[in-house]
Amino acid sequence: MRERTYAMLKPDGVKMGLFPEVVERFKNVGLEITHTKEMVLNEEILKEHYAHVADKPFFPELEKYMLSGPVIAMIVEGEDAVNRVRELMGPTNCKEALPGTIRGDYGSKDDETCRTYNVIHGSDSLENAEIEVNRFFPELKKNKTLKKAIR
Ligand code: IDP
Ligand code: MG
Repeated sequence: MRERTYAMLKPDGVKMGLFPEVVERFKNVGLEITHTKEMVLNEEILKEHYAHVADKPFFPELEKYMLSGPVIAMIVEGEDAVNRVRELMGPTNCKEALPGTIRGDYGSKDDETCRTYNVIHGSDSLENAEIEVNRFFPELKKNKTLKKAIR
């Protein structure tokens, strides 16, 4: 099924200049990045986006990491996009991520930080993809409403 998902190059990935590499990897498996923007997150959007881990002991470290520089937000479209992006990323812990995956190739291999500094985010389900696209690209939703109103 053709889907759209949300992906985000995290601050370490942006600093490493990985955006062109990610675009290439997505393109190679038939995925298209339809929207992209660089943005600086704040605590409010982070608490929402990472609500499922907000009560974990590592959350302050995650917050510090995600606020350490700009991220690049992306909407990615294509066949089976949600799973395909997750496959290209590899698992959360970069030490468990195989070479050839983005996290395996570029994420931290340090015992202390390999679970946090993992370069890239991708939505984990179609339902969350829609929520995250709307969270990080709210302007698109407004445009849709506006277009309808004009018509
Ligand atoms: P995911 O990004 O692979 O979907 P989630 O479980 O949704 O993983 O966790 C969100 C983010 O929180 C991870 O990408 C990672 O940056 C951070 N994180 C997850 N688990 C840990 C942990 O055990 N220690 C430190 N940071 C973690
Ligand atoms: Mg997740």
